[in-house]
Amino acid sequence: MTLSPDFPIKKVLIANRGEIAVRILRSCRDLGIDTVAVYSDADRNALHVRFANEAFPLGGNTPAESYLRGDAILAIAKQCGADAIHPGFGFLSENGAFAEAVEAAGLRFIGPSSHAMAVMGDKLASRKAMVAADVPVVPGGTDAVKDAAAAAEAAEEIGYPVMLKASAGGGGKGIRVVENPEEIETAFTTASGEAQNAFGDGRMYVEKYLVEPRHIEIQVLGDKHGNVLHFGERECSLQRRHQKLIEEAPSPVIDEATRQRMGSAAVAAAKAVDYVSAGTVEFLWSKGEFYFLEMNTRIQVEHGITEEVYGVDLITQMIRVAGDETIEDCVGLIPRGHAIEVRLNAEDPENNFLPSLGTIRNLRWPGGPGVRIDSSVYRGMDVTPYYDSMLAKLIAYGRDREQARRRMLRILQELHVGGVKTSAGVALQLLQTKGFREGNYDTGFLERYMEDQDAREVARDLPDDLEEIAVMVAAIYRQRAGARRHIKPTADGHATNSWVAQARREQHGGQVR
Ligand code: MV4
Repeated sequence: MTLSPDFPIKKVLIANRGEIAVRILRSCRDLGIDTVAVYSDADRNALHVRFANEAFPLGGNTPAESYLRGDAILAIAKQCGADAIHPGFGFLSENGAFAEAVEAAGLRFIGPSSHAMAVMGDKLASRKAMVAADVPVVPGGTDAVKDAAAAAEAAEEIGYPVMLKASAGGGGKGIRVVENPEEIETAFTTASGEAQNAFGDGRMYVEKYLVEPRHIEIQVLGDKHGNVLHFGERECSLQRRHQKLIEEAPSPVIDEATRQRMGSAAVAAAKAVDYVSAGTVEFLWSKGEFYFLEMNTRIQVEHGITEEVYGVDLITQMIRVAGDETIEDCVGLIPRGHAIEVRLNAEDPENNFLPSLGTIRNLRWPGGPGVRIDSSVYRGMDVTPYYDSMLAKLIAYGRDREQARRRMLRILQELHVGGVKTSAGVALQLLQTKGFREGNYDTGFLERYMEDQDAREVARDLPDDLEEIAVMVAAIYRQRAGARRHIKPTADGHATNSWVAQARREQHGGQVR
């Protein structure tokens, strides 16, 4: 892929950090485009700073003090003569006001229009647009319910269980499952209040709750000439508390006919908002039917598995589209093989997946056939609390799903990260479960698996006398009731995540027996 000499974008400022900033840098470098990095104090030695042609400090550490400062970022872009800004994902990537300010300043925003962001960021507006475009939506309303009584009326019409959702929500925020009429009033009042506090918009709507659906998304790409293409699906059901851990392309349950139907629906969804650039249309899939859930108006973390299967560079396509080129060279790409992604997070699975902070003391990356590592970590790097916990994306590509799975097992066994705990162990276990091996899992699979693990661990430690068993049951009950306590090391320094030992400690005054 080479750009014509008169391509209008010669220098890109990357308004992001971590692995996505390095990912964008790499495509720019391959295109011969100069790069500008911006960085917080904590990121002053970061890889994206080292790789960029130019780098400018934003000061501060938290996102609000650094990567969310649109004015400062735009001022740097103008000062260094950047022609365009790529926002990556998160931070300012779905901030319509920032996109408009970039364009008003005479630069190009490498992403969709603020109109597309606005419609798709409002779940009720997006549902209305989808109904108008004949895109199947989850059964339910397209208007806000004004109070609990209206919510109850809507729920009666739809049929329980229902899901209450905040129109300004997304990604798991502002949603409530309601099983029966007795619960709806309290659920509405609390959920609407939370939405008002979190988003400044308490509008709620009601839809049918699909029990343990699969979460399947379609990658789309549009250009400024009205062309929109799709690049198949990604299966994203393996999530914990709405945090994806393992994704794969294609989905093990989608046949070619369904792929084309979902792809056409995703293209129609994108065309309904004149979508330009890369985006993702999320669906819920249940019993062979699919329903529009929401559209993400940005490049996503998991875009790499689509790149591996379709042989496309989506970041390059975003840049070409921002430079007014068409996407005709992507027409007719045939997917081949299978790709699996594991998000390597600095979290402690034995401590409720809480962030694991520290310095990366040792690092051994896997390699060999079918291995792609998208990361920005390096030996000596400090893992700080300021940003999300993702260290890397491990991607395995294979001729078929089983080869991709086995390669991911090899990747996880070759990998070594010293200094912080990671999610690698849980992923390694999950990939070897019967459910995963058979492609038979849904959005509840990972949480059920983790609960089984906890229960199995408790069972392993269970004592034999009844009085102690009563204590253990009480501990499990408290844990299930959400009082998941931080595990503190005992006086002898022995930290354990066993609820049995924790309960014993409480029973015997702090000393493990
Ligand atoms: C749903 C649903 C089932 N039925 N809506 C989760 C976050 C946001 N993307 C919307 N989500 C869901 N909406 C209806 N009508 C299931 C999900 C869902 C999910 C829900 C709970 C726990 C994990 C989940 C993972 C993906 C999707």
